[in-house]
Amino acid sequence: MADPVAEAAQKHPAPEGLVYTYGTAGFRTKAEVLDSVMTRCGLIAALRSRALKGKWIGVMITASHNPPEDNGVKLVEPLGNMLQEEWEVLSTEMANKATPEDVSQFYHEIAKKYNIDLSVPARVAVARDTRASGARLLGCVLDGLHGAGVEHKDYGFLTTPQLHYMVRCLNTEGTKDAYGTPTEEGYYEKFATAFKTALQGKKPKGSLTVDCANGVGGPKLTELIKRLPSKEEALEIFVVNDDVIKPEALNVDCGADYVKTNQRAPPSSKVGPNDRCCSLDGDADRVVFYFKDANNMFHLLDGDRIATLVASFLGDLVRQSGLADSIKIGVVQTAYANGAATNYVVDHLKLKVDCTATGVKYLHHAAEKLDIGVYFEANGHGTAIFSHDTLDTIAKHEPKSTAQKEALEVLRACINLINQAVGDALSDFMLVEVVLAHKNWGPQEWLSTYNDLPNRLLKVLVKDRTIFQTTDAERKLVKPNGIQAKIDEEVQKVRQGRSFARASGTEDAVRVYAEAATKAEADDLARKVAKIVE
Ligand code: 16G
Ligand code: ZN
Repeated sequence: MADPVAEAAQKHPAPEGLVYTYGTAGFRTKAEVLDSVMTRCGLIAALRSRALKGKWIGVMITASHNPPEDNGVKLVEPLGNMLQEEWEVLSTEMANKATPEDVSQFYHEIAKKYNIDLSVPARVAVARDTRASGARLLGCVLDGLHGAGVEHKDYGFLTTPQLHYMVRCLNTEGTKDAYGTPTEEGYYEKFATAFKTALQGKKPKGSLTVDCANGVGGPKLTELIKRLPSKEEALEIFVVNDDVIKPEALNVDCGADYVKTNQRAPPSSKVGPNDRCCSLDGDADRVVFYFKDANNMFHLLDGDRIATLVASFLGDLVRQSGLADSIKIGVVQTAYANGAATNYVVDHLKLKVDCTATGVKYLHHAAEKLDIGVYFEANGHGTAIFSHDTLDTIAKHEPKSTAQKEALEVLRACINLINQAVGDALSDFMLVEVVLAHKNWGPQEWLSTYNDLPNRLLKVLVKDRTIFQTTDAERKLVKPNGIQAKIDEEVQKVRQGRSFARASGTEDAVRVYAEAATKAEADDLARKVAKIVE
């Protein structure tokens, strides 16, 4: 008897001797060894959809900020969240099954274990970034989907957050939680309208130059700009590094990862002093801002800065709308957040800060527990999310003065402007521009809210990174024994010292972070901790 699942797996046999892992952001490696993984992810997406009674699941083909020869795949849950952890484990196991028969057997085992009725419809939405390997890998995903008898929508090229948006829209269409129209046009309309409304006639100072990492964000931003108010009315945007015709240029000497890691503007940058710039990464789910001052000094405004700016603005709006008693705002960070940013939120903004492990899904889960959860990683991944009750409170609130009414209007527009499914570089940069316009700030005023503590990040190559086990949101090592005590001893020797070491979730290395009152002390502390770890 024909077995369509085994047949699909047969088309794309697994290379021998390779072990795949569904990591922090899905499977990610050299594109040439991903065919079998893609087909199997198609099968897992089918099962996940059927386990949720035919809800739409997303499959995004991207390797984000990785070099052009890499690719990857991640699955999206019905409301646009990252895949549930239990299913990450199943995905890993499926990706490592050796033969088509093993694949089919495991497919049926999962169905049995989770009481999945294989005759109910399954629905999957697929999209990809602009990598050259994307078309071939899409074919492999589609083979998996056909093998599992899935109804699918292929959105072609999208940014990662656009696919998350589509999935959320598809699953909420026609309900009271309807998120929007599940088309590209629907996405642009929703966010462009919210941008215009949130600005409330205010005009951002100067212009914004957006570096698109030569990725999918470039053409999508160009589409978005067509729907934004004109530059005379609102913001002048210059789109740079938007060449997707040359896939080998992706993320090369540009993009958010380049800027954050090298602490400098892309070499091609031609902007003048105090001109605002921001850089997206290859799939546009991450953004950092920066500028050069009058002395040509580079200043980075990273995810910590976006979080503090947004939290302070939303806090003001909630207060000015007369809702301070019923809505509490919190900020979620990781251990990489600069200590000065954390202090600013606690001491100056008087807001609660939670710290979680690295990776968007951990921050998102922590933020879901708050009325308004503003979460950002220092590297620029993040968004702000509003709980169900909070949305309800804001929708029903009756303003008692003109000032309350105006603040409430902006708050409501911000809810529409902030992508609730996942961190979205396009939505995030528009939000930053709205805040700066309302505060009448340029980048210098934004920068002057607090001074970053000098810090240093080092990558340490070790024999086996899996022996490094952490607790307390990765801020303390529990294994190998005795190492943490040695780190603590070094930290105590420097002023305002803080340091931690953790195994990377994306590279075969241990990362060491250190900060201190001076650059020399931070560098020295990082080197000493790296020596302890080696
Ligand atoms: C992934 C994560 C990112 C995290 C990074 C840490 C997502 C979508 N991406 O890129 O949030 O900051 O990994 O990398 O969750 P590391 O474990 O190598 O330090
Ligand atoms: Zn990304």
